[in-house]
Amino acid sequence: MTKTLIQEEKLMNFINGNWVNSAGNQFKEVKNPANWETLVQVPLSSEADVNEAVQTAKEAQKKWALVPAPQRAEVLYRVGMLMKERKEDLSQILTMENGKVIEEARGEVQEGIDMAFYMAGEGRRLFGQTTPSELKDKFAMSVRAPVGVVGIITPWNFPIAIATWKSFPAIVAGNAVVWKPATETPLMAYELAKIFEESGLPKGVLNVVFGSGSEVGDTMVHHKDIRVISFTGSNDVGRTIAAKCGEQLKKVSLEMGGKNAVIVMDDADLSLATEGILWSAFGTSGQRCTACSRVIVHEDVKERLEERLLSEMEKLTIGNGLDETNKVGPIINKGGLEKIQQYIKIGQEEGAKLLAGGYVLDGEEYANGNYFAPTLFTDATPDMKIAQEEIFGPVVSLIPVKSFEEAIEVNNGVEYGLSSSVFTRDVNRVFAAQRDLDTGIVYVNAGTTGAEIHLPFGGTKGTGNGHRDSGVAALDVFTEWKAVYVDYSGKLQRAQIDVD
Ligand code: UN1
Repeated sequence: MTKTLIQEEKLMNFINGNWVNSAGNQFKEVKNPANWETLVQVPLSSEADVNEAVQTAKEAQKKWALVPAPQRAEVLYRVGMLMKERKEDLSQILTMENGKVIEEARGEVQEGIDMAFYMAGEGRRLFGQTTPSELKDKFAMSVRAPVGVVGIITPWNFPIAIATWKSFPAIVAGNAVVWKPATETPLMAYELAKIFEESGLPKGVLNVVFGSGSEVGDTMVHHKDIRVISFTGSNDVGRTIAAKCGEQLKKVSLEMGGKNAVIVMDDADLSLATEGILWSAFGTSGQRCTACSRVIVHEDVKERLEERLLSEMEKLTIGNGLDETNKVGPIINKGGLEKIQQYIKIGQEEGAKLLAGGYVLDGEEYANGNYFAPTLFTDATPDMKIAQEEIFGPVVSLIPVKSFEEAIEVNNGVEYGLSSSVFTRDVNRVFAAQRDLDTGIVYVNAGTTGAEIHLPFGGTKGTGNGHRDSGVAALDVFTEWKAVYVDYSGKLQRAQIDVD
């Protein structure tokens, strides 16, 4: 269809401001999950490529850190403007490589634009602190210093937004970046690197190395000159990275899965709750870390909610995301589809009741794609696997409860803690919920997706390791606090001793 937007047949790495072939000259086909059309070939780079990128980044970073932060920020303003100009093309390419429907692709690109302008503003802040010294004629302050070379590893489900959450704060803070994008979605990385190239970012400050986690990712994690790893992806991979970084005392920021729930209380606006559930469970075909995959519903409204959900689910149009009328796109690849199918089987064996969906769409119009029908289970219990494990597909399970307190307990009774939501009209429950829901993000009267970039993004427990993407908190990942003492007394003053 619009494959003309993609000029390249084979992508190259972006190292030291140049487009270069990977050392091993190996490639993998990137396919559109909506129709299996081949979009491009992505290089599977080797250790040598990573080493070159890190060396380059190390040199470039020394100079970049000396550029005043407001000037560094100007590059991000230009990046934001270029993204804005190309928003429609970027969105269409994003839909082709990832599958998400075009409206959502536009939303994701917008998220990146927002991040550019927000982090550009940070270039005129990057606030430190001044603190009174315990001694006379002595000045004490804490400043943010860049960490050096940072490694970012980004997923296929938000290939441009998450890349901006990590690279923009890193760059404005004076770091250089080595970036490994997901091999399923390299085109967003290619487009963003081209935009950086045009924005006037000095060579070597951003480097893109395409390839696998086991080769490129692993080399980055072990490279002594990469001082921080920022990763978003699966729980298994994140845990392995954390262990490896732990051995090296390397700073690591992890954003992993979720098992996010919408709580629907007996006083909820059921029509609004239905809309919120539909959007956060089936948008992006459920392939968001923040996707709703559990609905914890008060038993008094369970049946009415089921009816409403079923009737609205029937209206969901599924198909190629480039068609503006479609609301649900394909699943990223065969592996993703198989995992979803397994969970459907598990759910049925566990005794949950399948009310809708549960199957691969294989009619003629879906023949060449990777589509799964939006699925609703009911009468699930909190301990079932379908109510505990991340499925990453358009599958949602209703869990009936008897009280608000029980709802909170069920919400918190999972390994993850990314996002949660409660639909209620009771102001006391609103405030109790924001206090008691053990997740990094809490919504009231909205679904579990839709985080805004100037607020911290991340979660508790198995979702991460205490760091946050986006928001001002992201700067904590990409800077070190440096304590600076200036003694202007002209004599030696010993802290803790010469205090009288
Ligand atoms: C993700 O799924 O990893 O809050 C990111 C949201 C989006 C970001 C999702 N703004 O759903």
